[in-house]
Amino acid sequence: MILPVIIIGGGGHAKVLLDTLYLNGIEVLGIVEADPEKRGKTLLNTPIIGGDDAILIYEPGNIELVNGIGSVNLPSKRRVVFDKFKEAGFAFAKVIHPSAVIASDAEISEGIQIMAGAVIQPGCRIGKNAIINTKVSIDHDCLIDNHVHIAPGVTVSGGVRIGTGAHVGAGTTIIQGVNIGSNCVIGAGSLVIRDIPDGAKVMGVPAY
Ligand code: JB2
Repeated sequence: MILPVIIIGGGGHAKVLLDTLYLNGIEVLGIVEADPEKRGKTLLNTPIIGGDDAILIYEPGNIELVNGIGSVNLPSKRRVVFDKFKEAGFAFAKVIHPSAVIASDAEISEGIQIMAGAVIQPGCRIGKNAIINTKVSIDHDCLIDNHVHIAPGVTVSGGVRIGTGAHVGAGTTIIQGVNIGSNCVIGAGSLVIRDIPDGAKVMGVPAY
């Protein structure tokens, strides 16, 4: 059974998710927003129904949540929201654009968001609450950990590992076999040709 969803956050990322949810015929009950100014308004004709508390009037088994908070300006907030509502017993829907190409053996986890035109090749495993954004290409046997955001247009070659919470900026290319550590930030347009340690912020061609 496909459950109706509520989206957390009503900004740019939520807008892209909404379009995909409607393309997939999913019922969206509404959006919850931290910003009181946005409440009572709509986003893509979808009502902003209140703050996070508005979720708690539903039984966890009757709805699924969609994490509408992206991870450029609020890197840890997306994760905090995911963990908070998991602890409260709620499940997060997978949101997958119909134009995405996903290998039959690829493993994708709870709350994953795979945007328009993305490609995920065989042998890949992608963790919880990850964003595989518009037109990202992930080649064979990559391991992408929980809470990673791969921004639009990134090319990830085969056998790459990306650690928990890392952010890979738009248009970056990562060559085969590289390990990118947890909570790294790779600046937009970079070329990654060597391993990047946990927590590092790198950018450039090649990135350092
Ligand atoms: O705890 C929260 C919370 N924290 C922030 N609960 C709820 N319900 N909402 C929260 N928000 C809301 O998320 C903010 O008030 C804001 O309206 C929204 C975030 O919107 P914004 O447009 O600032 O960012 P975004 O996360 O939707 O999009 C960013 O990340 C995407 C991946 C942008 O950088 C996009 O360009 C990018 N594509």
